[in-house]
Amino acid sequence: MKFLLPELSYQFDALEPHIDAETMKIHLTKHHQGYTDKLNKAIEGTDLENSSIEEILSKVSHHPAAVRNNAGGFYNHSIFWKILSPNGGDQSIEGSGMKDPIIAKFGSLDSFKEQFTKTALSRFGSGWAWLCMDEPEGSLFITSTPNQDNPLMDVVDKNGIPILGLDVWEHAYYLHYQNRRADYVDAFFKIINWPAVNEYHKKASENAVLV
Ligand code: MN3
Repeated sequence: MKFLLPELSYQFDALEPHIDAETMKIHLTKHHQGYTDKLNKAIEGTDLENSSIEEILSKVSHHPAAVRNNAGGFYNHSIFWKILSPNGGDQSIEGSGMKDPIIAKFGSLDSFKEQFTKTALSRFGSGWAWLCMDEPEGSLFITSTPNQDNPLMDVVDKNGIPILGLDVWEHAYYLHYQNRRADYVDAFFKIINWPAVNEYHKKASENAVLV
């Protein structure tokens, strides 16, 4: 198996009450595992077996839909787990290295949250909201993608390197929040692991691979 399901650095119940243990367990062991297995199956015996996930994503328009959907699903969730932490939230941005870039771009953390929320809530159906680094300018921007697409793919309007992502598929929140996506987005801000976002920001600046 080329691509492996990552291990969480916290327990399934660690993010409660913001994300419940049952949702975390199903999300990782069923959904993310499913994308990972189907990605491995889709590339089996093809040239893509020798490609990095970034290479696959950057030329995804040339590949079958099964590669696009499952490479995206594999990558997006790998980022998502990393930028969550029971010790996250507003206080974790202090000293993380992300406070200055956020304020420089959005004016304040609250203003970032407002814009990110608007993007997450206006994504119709299933998809993701992202904070990305523009290349080569290095500035930050917020965007959204449908399904399991992401900003590294050659099929999106605006490319960028994702440094923070929020899964807004119903499977990410429906057990606990039902149709209340806005409450889920609010809760997400309380568990953002800003030092981990900063690590991705640094890697993006150095053109290093994220996952
Ligand atoms: Mn998901």
